[in-house]
Amino acid sequence: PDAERRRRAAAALRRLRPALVGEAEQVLGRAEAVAFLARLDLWFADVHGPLDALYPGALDELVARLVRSALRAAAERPADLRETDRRREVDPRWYQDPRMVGYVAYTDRFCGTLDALPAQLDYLAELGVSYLHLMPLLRPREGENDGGYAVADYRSVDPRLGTMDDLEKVARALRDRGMSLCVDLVLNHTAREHPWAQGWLAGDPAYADFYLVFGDRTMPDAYEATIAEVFPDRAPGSFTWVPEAQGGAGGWVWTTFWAYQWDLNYANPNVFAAMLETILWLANRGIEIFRMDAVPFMWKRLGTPCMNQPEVHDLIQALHALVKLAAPATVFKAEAIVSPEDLVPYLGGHARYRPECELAYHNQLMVMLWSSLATKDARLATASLGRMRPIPPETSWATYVRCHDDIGWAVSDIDAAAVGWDGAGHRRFLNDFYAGRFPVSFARGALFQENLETGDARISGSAASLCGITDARERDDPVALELGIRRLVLLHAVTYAWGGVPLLYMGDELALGDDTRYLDDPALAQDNRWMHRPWMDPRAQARRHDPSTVEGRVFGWLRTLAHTRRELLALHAVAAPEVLDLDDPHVLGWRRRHPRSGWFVGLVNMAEHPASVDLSALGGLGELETVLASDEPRQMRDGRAHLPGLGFAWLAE
Ligand code: OTU
Repeated sequence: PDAERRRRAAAALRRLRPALVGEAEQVLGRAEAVAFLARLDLWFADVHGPLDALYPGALDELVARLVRSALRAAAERPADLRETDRRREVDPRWYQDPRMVGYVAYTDRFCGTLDALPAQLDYLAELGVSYLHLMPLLRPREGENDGGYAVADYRSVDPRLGTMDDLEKVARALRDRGMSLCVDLVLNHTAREHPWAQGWLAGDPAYADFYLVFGDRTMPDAYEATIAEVFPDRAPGSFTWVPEAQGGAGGWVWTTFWAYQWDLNYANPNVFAAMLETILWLANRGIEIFRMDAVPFMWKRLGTPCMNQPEVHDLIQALHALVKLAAPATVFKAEAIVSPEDLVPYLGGHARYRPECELAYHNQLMVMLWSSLATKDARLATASLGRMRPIPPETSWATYVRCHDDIGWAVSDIDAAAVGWDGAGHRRFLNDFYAGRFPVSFARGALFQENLETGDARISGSAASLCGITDARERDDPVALELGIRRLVLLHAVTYAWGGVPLLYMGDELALGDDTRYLDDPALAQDNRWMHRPWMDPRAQARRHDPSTVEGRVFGWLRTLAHTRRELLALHAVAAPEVLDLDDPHVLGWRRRHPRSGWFVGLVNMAEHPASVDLSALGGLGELETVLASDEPRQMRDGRAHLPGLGFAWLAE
């Protein structure tokens, strides 16, 4: 069937191409038209194949319409972005370079407004940042808006932050310093106030079938029988009764997340076309990396969890290939917080292999790191990370310690059983531990979305509070504080060397603790994820160069990790990590090697007491030198690596 699909794609290209040659020359000029058509030839099968699977009816017409959207966007692409395109086409794997370090921030909480951002670039440069993810900034609905994930207009900026013009200036200022702008694309749903939703409600034929609605509970009940709830405590179920729907008769609208976030109906090709236009337009404003929000939910199928359906991959693959036609500098990052088996396909490992997202959040690594700190050993991490399928070589992980969301304990029962634990029991332990309910816990987090029916819950809290820094500061305990700092540094020593783009979450470079001011804002108070979305503290920032302060120590380490990373070819993302089987269960170790480098070995000791591991037993390793380590003196002795409690070492041949 795959060969048959490719034949159909080739035939479709033969039908479409002749007309496009002239059109492209007319709107792009000769040289740019040659490039556009070369991209069309390169990507056409990846455009046509998935659309063939998704929308078999009137396919030629649809493909022609979408390719012409891309051509129009290519013609409108500003000159400086075309220069970026040229550079990225010469170096298409730019995002794998060890110089890549990401920073994730809310514009208002970081620096107020967009026009104040360029003045902060020196600060980011200190941290070695080359990629800036600004949290949702497109115009959201008024009032509650899920931190901007309920978009009312994709083509304007939240007026509290500035204008689209300001955003373009930020993108340009970043580009001038070799930094890339990443912005969220919330494509599973819009706010109910979005013109598409309002047009659909009003019965405007242009928006017919843009959303999913059912007149009674029959279908919603049937679907919900196999769907897990995302926000069980305040948004139970996946449907919301909307009295104005269906011409005033009312109906149950599909709302996976909050009631005001309406899921788009991607079974309708007009929705796909509208989202493509949106991405192309935003790419031309200077956004280089799109964080593809909540992609697992984009396709619904009765009798399934309505996540990770094969059509989701077809949708992203087709969007990806079409965007490449117009804006080749653009990269997609998948936000799919799902099991490792379901996650890897977002990087293109899907059955019919096609490029999909270049980057994806490494949720499994993040969860395993926190699990290891709580249990003070590395067995579960070693088992679970060791059995993950490798990712395609042209893709990379986005590795992270904390982000703006809660932590859901993606501990599979199989992995738990491999180390003799009970999956459900361990997940419960992690919730108790990080919520500070467990007697010896150092953490001060809080439960998020506790589901009283299933006993499930997730964890909110800043890295500093989950690492024990907050608790130690409040108790004024210098020994505990030391351990907390070591935990925070250790976690980043993994994410900066594991493989891929490390994403530093704003505030963690200064060990900022939880922020309780959200409780005063009625639009935020009910969602405790705001506790770990702090406001930048200029006083803490001012202490960053003072090594006698917590801020100075953590900031200094993060700077060193980034700057050491830059020069290590073995940390190029193409070098996949191999998880090591070590003779001490407290140590997580991995090694990697670029085709043109020697081995790199990373080691972290999750226990509070010293550990040592025999590296000579691994085989294949030459003489290792310490590139960077938590403690002096040299940690390599007699073929063994010695790690103090909560210590780390980066070693290289
Ligand atoms: C994302 O998260 C965002 O990161 C959240 O901040 C939003 O609330 C949400 O989408 C809606 O836009 O369920 O608990 O598998 O886990 O997309 C967070 C992906 C979420 C989901 C993820 C979602």
